[in-house]
Amino acid sequence: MISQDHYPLARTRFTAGISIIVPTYREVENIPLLLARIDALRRDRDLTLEVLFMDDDSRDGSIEAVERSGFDWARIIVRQGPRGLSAAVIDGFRAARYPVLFCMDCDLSHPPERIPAMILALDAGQQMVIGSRYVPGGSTDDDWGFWRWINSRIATLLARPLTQVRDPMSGFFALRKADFDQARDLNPVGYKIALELIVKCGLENVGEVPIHFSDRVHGVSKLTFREQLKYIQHLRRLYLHRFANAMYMAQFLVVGASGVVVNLSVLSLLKWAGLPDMLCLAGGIAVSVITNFLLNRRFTFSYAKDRPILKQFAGFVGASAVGMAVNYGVALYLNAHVLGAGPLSLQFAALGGIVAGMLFNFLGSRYFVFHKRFVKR
Ligand SMILES: Nc1nc2c(ncn2[C@@H]2O[C@H](COP(=O)(O)OP(=O)(O)O)[C@@H](O)[C@H]2O)c(=O)[nH]1
Ligand SMILES: [Mg+2]
Repeated sequence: MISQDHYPLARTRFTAGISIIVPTYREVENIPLLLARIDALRRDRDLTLEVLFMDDDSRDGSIEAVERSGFDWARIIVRQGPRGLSAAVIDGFRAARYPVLFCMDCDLSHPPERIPAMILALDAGQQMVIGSRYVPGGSTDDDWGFWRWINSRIATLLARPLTQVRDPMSGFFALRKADFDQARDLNPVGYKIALELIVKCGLENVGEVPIHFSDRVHGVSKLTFREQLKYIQHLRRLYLHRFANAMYMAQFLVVGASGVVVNLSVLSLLKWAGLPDMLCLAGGIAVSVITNFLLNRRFTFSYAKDRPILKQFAGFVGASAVGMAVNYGVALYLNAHVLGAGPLSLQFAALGGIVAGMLFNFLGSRYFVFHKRFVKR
């Protein structure tokens, strides 16, 4: 946290200038108010800056409002096509001309007066700085009802495994353009662009500067219930991105467990039909390999389900061949030399074989058969 608000900015490296990106949708009343506050700050601190309003074709006089201001450092870019907050911010970051990027709401919830403190935190080495409601010194307007408060806290908690940041939902943040330019596969879905950037850019050094978050006075919030559902979807993607192997592994294990049931059922059936142990064990393995393949193709690695099935199956069998051999060998061995002739000894031998073969199968599937390289985007 940085508090020396009045450190002379002329002595920091960022005198090169900042680009403030403000996504807007029907904010005509707020535009002049925000510009007036930024202008006061600009003169007070002698800041070089530009303000870029990224408007989704509001047609409410926003363009005229920016023009009327007469500030040559303020522009409005009108986007056509589908409306989208994150997409607008990303476009704005790309169009920015200065090396430090800010994002803030137009509704005066975010105090521009905190910008200098955020610049200082970036200058002190942070990769991203968030204007935060939830660090000591931060606050929200008193009339936040219980539901709004609990809603915001739950949304924040759900993001906890992704980042230690206290307020990753904040729409007020700053980062360097150079870091933004490194971001790959940005998915401009939903509202939480800071969280998206933290996860996708792998930002670890994220600082928070306390802010007082004021309720909007003019216009209405565009954060609908539908946007909140989209947030859950967004989280699933970010979890997959961040914990890819753990997520794949979990699904792979569920499929594997179903394979164990299939294997033991087939084996018991064959045994009951009077076949020799060798064939019972082999039959159980063969059928469960097929069901495992089909389920992994459909669910675990569903991103590859449009590729030719026979080729994949050959790959799957090839990749699991060692695992299967291990499985079969261990099962035969346990059956012949360890478990004796108890009532369920064949089943236990099969189980031992399954466990032994599993590791090979997982590694082979994840890194060979269903490798992302084989998927057309
Ligand atoms: N360009 C663009 N801006 C949007 C869109 N939805 C919201 N905004 C702007 O994003 C900022 C945050 O939205 P707001 O409605 O205040 O959400 P809240 O603060 O969560 O209630 C405001 O400046 C909005 O005008 C959108 O679809 N496109
Ligand atoms: Mg707002």
